[in-house]
Amino acid sequence: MAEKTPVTLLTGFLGSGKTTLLARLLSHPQMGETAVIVNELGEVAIDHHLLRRVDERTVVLGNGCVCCSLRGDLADELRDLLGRRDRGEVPPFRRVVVETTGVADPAPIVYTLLSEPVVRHHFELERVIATVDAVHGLRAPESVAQAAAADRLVVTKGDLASPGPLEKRLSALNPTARIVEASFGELEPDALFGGDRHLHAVPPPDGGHAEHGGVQAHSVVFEEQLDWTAFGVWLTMLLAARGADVLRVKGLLDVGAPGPLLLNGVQHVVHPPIHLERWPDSDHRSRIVFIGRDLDAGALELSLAAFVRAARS
Ligand SMILES: Nc1nc2c(ncn2[C@@H]2O[C@H](COP(=O)(O)OP(=O)(O)O)[C@@H](O)[C@H]2O)c(=O)[nH]1
Ligand SMILES: [Mg+2]
Ligand SMILES: [Zn+2]
Repeated sequence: MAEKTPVTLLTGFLGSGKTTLLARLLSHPQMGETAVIVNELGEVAIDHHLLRRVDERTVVLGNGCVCCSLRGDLADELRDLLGRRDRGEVPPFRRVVVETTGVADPAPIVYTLLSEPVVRHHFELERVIATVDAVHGLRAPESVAQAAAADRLVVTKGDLASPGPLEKRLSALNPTARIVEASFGELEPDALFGGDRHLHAVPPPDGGHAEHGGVQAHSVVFEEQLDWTAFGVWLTMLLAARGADVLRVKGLLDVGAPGPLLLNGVQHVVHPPIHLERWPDSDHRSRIVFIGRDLDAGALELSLAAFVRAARS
């Protein structure tokens, strides 16, 4: 039988730096032959555009979460990638990395990989990597579950907060995982993929959970150009009022430049927006994804639309 293809799960709480790390990793020559499956909660997917490598080996699993509603879809995608590789329809790959949603519990995903017969026959679980950011740490219960299931822990955003106290907590929580630090994903792939394989025993899922404590994603798409200043004021107001419930904001904004402005907010922290040189595809409309608890999508949309209109007049 042909060798099994290793699968690595990349997990970590909303905004902790999974996509940033993955994009950097993929830029290393030794990581070239990697297929990627990106899972996002929202129906509008953004992350895969940021990997700066759009080819047939990059698969988006949108509008749901692989740890609960999309577990079967993950198995389907893996089987499909395999078939397409055999038929020469995708560039060769020697590893698959799955970026989970920020609220995913890795245990049921690992269980799927180990229990689905076709998947188990062709793939093997290589690693569970969890990113934890030094600013928010293990505050969310989801990030505790993720860190506890990981073989490698990547402490991100050490440039913003001291990673020391967090690393202490991490090694108490998960003494066998290797802890590495990375700012903006700056890391040698060997730090994550080299060395012994160590995997935690994973209990079977307890029937699954359809929702993650009411965490949902809402996408807003705008036809008209946005004024960044007005948008910034609106977002500041929203986060001031609802900061604790808005876990994550990300978007590609049409502000009239040749490329979009990439917006990234993690709870009350809005990272400085980045101008992308060009749009990732032919859709040049602004799209913003809000991930949070008990958010009223309609009200969000109306309030933003009203604000943008007022700013224009
Ligand atoms: N200051 C700082 N920001 C980071 C670091 N890593 C990621 N970020 C930023 O955090 C935000 C969320 O990162 P992202 O990779 O999209 O997180 P994900 O939701 O886990 O995929 C983005 O604005 C990143 O630029 C880091 O090490 N330092
Ligand atoms: Mg991401
Ligand atoms: Zn889930």
